[in-house]
Amino acid sequence: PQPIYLADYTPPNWLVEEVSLTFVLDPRATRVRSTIRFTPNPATTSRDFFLHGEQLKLIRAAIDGAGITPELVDGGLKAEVPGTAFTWESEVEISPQTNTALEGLYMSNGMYCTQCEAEGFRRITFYPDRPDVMAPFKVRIEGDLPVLLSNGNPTGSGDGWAEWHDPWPKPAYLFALVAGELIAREDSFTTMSGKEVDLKLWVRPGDEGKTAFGMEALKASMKWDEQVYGREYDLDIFQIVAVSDFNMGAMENKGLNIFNTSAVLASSKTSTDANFERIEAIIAHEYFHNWTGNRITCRDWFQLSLKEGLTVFRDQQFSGDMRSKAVCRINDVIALRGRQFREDNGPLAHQVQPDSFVEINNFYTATIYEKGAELIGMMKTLVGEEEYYKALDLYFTRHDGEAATIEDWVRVFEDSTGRDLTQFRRWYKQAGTPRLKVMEDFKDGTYTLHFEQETPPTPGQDKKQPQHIPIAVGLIGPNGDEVVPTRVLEMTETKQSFTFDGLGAKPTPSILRHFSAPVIVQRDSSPAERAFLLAHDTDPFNKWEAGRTLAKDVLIAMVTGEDAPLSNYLEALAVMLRDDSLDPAFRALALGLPGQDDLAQTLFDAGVTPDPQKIHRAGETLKQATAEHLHDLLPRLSAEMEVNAPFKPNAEQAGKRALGLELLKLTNRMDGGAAAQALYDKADNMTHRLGALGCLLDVEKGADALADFRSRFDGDALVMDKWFAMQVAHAAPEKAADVTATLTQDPAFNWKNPNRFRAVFGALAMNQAGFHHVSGKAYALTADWLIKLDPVNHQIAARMTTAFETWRRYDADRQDMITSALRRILATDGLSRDSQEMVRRMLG
Ligand code: HT7
Ligand code: ZN
Repeated sequence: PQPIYLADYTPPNWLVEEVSLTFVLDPRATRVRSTIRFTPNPATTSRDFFLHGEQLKLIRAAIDGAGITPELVDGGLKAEVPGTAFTWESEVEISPQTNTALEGLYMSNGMYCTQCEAEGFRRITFYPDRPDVMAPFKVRIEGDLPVLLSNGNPTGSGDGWAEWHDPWPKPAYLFALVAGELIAREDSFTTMSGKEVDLKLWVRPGDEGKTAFGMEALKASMKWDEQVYGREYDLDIFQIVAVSDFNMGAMENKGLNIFNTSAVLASSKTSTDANFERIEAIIAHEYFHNWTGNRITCRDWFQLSLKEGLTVFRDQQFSGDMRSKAVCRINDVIALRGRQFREDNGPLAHQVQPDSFVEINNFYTATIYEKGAELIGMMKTLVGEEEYYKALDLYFTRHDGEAATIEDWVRVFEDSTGRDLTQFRRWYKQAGTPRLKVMEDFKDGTYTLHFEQETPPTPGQDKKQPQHIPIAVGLIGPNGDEVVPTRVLEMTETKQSFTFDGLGAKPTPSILRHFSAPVIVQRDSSPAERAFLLAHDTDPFNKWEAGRTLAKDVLIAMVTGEDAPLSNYLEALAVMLRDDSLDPAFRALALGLPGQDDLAQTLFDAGVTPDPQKIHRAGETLKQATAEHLHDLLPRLSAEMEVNAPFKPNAEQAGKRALGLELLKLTNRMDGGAAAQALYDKADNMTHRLGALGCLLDVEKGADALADFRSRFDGDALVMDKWFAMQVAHAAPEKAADVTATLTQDPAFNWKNPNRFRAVFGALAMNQAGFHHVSGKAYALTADWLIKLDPVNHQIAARMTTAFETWRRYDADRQDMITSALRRILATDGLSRDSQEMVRRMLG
């Protein structure tokens, strides 16, 4: 497969003035008739005419009413067209029933639905399927189904038909159609200018009881976007549809968002607090796309982070406002380090704005999304709160209705604030996570911080230039008082020093507060200093970071056989846990240990080949030591975390449940599962039920609870996903592959469903010690199943090959086993372009 290059971008020869589509629905032979008014693009001189189209049976085509026979070519068709505006008509036949790839028009659970981003519309009809071609759409749907939906406002309906009109010009990737037997939760929202918007959340009959939370989250998002960004909704109706077979979380189609059931359906009995939080964030994310993605879209897919980075940043701001800012930020950084740093440190590292790709579906990555969001956050830090919102106002007025670029975005900031962001642009073009070395000295009341930055080579980019890094720093005096409040230092050179005068004594620095840049800080500091910061830092992120770094030091020392600062860690932890001025959610996070993947990367960076088994054992040893050290504290603290009120999925209750469950994990090591069994038996919500089940599985006493869980939730696919995932996640390293293999034989292992496949194989990849067990069984099993999945759903298969992306860190035996698994995948006949690209990039 040939790569596509950003440098080759040319504007479209033809623009679309208006599109009319008629769908006559049939599971295996849906007819799609299109009437498209094309006008020549004054920005180009060529009038060559090409329409994308894949897996379409062309029935007829006409130009200005006269039938033609276009030339069918790879990926679409070509035709002779007039030199001036003309009307294109076509009729094609497609088969939604046999569309297992879940892109284009497909069927899920008896309903028709679509997924057009990035390039799915070309599987629906012939069209210029590129985001810089924007047009208003009229849609007529004919089908013997009670609910027939498309984008925009309804303009008419009758028995077996419905018509929709979306007046806002949009690219084809935002098109949506849904048809089926569905029930709506209805509500309304009055916008800031007094316009009444109908809200409908459509689900399959039986799921109505899981829609209240999603609807509230939607209304909160609409309000927030008005209050914070001044953005008002722009149609008469906003609809969400829940679909059980969906490749990603959700999709922001104009006025008709389509959601994976896992990203919208929620109830206390079936959803954990983490599920509620994720749902709230995804609903906000998709809604926010209405402005950052839909009204202003991307010129081409190289600009993907323009909409995704900004929209993730906006949803993170929203979650911070709805819940605890500090806890949300810590969770965002945990996710960034777990997914994006991992990507950036391996063979799949790429720029936030790539120069080339083979398959765009492979670029919906943590780098485009989460690192993209960090870049927005850094820009906000650099220009300040007020200037940020001024720049955003300019962005919305200047580019509304356009297909814009990342360059447009940066220029808006320059024009609005007067700052020169030339060097900052490097963040978009240079892959890899910068390492920031920190040294210090103190003399005559002057404290100096010396920084050195270096970004390691990444595929195709050997030499890196210095980045413009905002480093938020505060200084703490020896008595624990903050002597210099947060100041943002702007580092632009490879080496740079910053001084602080007039200090009475050497302070302790709190560096990279709020995680002000996506970098890895490297600083030798004593366990005592880390414990001091854990106790005194006023920046909640760095307070947590101090504890996390201390835990990491202990674990690394345990793995490498050095002296571990165990008592510093345990004492600091106990003080922090007893501090009831601290949010329980924060304390729960402080109790969590760094991920095994993070430790493996840290060891690798330090020149040590990581042994996943040793890392796992170190974690177990530390957890056991923690349980023993905190033994006396556990009963009282656990009792304080009981929630004596009806379940609410809010931050306050969720925080208590989170800390309660962290404490239960420790108690579990001492009582052999007794408290966990008691909690399982009385659980009235999924957070407790699942937390207790996890503990029981950890001590191998989960059989009864697993059977009970299954009998309670057998008919609920989303909960059964948890049943599958838990068994793999909690399997001992030597058993993980066998447990997974057994589960794949379960009649409920509906592997063509992305949620179910991910539940099992995603959990296996995350069970680091199990996945990397020396037997190599997990590698082979994963490869077998990816080979089986690829012809059915290439997007999911390709995405899940990332389980192997860290292979270069490991010893020769593991490297051999992983690379032979990858080569076996690559040698598969008919392997998709998506998987080919991923495996080739991984093998290098
Ligand atoms: N913009 C949406 C991306 C998406 C997607 C991409 C490829 C294949 C399937 C997909 N489903 C949704 C999701 C979002 O970022 O909001
Ligand atoms: Zn998005």
